[in-house]
Amino acid sequence: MVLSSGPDGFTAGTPLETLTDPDRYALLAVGMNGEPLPAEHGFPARLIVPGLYGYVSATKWVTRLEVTRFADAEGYWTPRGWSELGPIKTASRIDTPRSGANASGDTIAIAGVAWAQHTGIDRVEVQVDGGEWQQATLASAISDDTWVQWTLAWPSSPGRHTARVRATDRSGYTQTAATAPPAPNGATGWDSVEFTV
Ligand SMILES: Nc1nc2c(c(=O)[nH]1)N[C@H]1C(S)=C(S)[C@@H](COP(=O)(O)O)O[C@H]1N2
Ligand SMILES: [Mo]
Repeated sequence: MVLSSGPDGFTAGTPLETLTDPDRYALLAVGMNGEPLPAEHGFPARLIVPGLYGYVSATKWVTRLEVTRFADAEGYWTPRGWSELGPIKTASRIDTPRSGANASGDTIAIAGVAWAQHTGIDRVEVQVDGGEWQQATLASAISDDTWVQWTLAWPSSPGRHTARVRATDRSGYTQTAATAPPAPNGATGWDSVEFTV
């Protein structure tokens, strides 16, 4: 693995084969949106590895890259209760309406983002008030490594409502309803919002 270090004591252990995968485009990034990296995002250089959570890959203000082994070194979060490997889990999120919002209109756009880094999103489904799962419309994603926006035009009715979302990726995997906290290797479960029309 490669142990990358930052000046703040942060380290990340990243599999060497992931960093050298020609199809993966791991980056030592020096810019963002056509500008030098902002300081808070790692100026002058930071790692970006598609498909891996930041805690095992995205070292900012990189000062050192050491080729070693998982048996001989560990990343900052490993002895603090997080898994050694951190592949990103397929995820989706409702951004609008916000939880607790008052929405109005005959049709309400329920919308958000989903991603399955390096696999791609196949479909996103939304369920309102425990009814049928309805397929959302996907925008075109910039790549399989980026968030894809989704939206569902929902014919509204007055009252309180709950909407939830789940994504299926192109490997055929549908997000599990079982909830897990972020530690040790990424949250699971379906995002939901409650709103009033
Ligand atoms: N040097 C350094 N790099 C770091 C961290 C850190 O604490 N120090 N945190 C990591 C974690 S856990 C994440 S999620 C990303 C966040 O990157 P961002 O601030 O550009 O969103 O940085 C990663 N790189
Ligand atoms: Mo993180």
